[in-house]
Amino acid sequence: MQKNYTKSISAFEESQKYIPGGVNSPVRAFRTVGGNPLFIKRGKGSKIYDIDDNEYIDYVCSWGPLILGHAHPKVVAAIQNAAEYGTSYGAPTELETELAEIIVNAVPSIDLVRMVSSGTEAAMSAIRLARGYTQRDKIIKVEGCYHGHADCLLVKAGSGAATFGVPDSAGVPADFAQHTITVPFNDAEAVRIAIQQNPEQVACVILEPIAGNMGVVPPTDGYLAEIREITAQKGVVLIFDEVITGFRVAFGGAQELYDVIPDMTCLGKIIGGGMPVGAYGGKREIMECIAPLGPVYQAGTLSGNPLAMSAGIATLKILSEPVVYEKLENRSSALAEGLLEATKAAGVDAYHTRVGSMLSIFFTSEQVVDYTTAKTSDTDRFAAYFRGLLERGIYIAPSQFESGFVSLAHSDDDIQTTIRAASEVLQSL
Ligand code: KE4
Repeated sequence: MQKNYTKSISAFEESQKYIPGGVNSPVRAFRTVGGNPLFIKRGKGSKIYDIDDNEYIDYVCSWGPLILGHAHPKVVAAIQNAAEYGTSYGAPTELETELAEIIVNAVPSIDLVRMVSSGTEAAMSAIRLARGYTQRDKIIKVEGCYHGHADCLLVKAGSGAATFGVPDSAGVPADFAQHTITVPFNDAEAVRIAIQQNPEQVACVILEPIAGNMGVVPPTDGYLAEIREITAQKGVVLIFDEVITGFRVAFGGAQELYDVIPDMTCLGKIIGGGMPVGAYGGKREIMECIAPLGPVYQAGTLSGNPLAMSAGIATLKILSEPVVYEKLENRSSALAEGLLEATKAAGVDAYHTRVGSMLSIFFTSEQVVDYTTAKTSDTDRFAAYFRGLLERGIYIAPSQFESGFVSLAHSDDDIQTTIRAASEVLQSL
């Protein structure tokens, strides 16, 4: 059973000579699950292959972008074709208009959309725009939601729930954090109180409508609608960070699924088809405040570059075909049901969550509704579960507080193989 990881081990030693921690994003270092990160050689469909030629069924899917699976022929061809004309011009192309039109027609809150190169840029820019539009400084974020690494977002709750934040990372000055108020997920009253305690000072509320960065935590009934009502009453811009959920849980994202329309939306991941893309969009009167139309500045050398646009267009065209989300739903519910049965049969305390093709298992007997309850999960048990699955050729996110993703490339056979492997591992825990 023991897999050979020789080449990944030496590759990790080599990469650490030149790259901090040997990785270009911290979660890839396997710190919370132990063991040596796998160095990947290639991916195809639902599978990835490491440099020791081990094969895995992949449920990370590059943290969400690869809803079609790895190296989809139409996406690869789109990138190759675009590259033959050139990789970037720093000038407008019709490809940007084509992707923007698809997004505007798909996402209910978006009248105008600006392309950037990451989800971080999308969230950072949307917040600056909300501040410029409202001429207010404070922002409200949800504990456990992640919107990239802009300074004002690396903040945790201060002493009192509705008081100002304190930095959640070195290098973030205290006075950058003081304008950020943190509230618990699934608690609309906390948002109401925070706004009341800071009258006419809150520019925006930003949240993931379905949390994906504390593990998957769905919104409780009425939560999103209540936040929509509270923010509308007080002239506070409501920003849905749909970097994960956009085009994932429905073609129009979580705002279509729950029929709650924010003022602005952040997108990323899927709209780039695996290439670096982020985007932010929203109501015309807000978006018209961004340069060059208005006083709020934002820019980017590679924003809307033709390769990323081509990959995104190819991806969204396939997602716009009929029964795509029905297929994703069927595969994902089969997996979720199998995993639920497996934890029950193994007598393992677990709380299962899923919305569409994003899902999680928390090793806790509690109901997970926010970050506090998510953190009751036994992360040592999760690490053992992760390693047991890896040994059996199943690659899930190397952290309890991430989402698993099913793609259109995951076959029924992949799902059954995964359930069998999970059953074995859970029995051994
Ligand atoms: P990027 O800057 O990583 O493209 O996007 C930031 C971001 C914004 N909003 C949401 C809801 C996100 O989930 C993310 C990034 N997600 C993480 C993991 N869930 C990316 C993985 C990583 O950091 O390496």
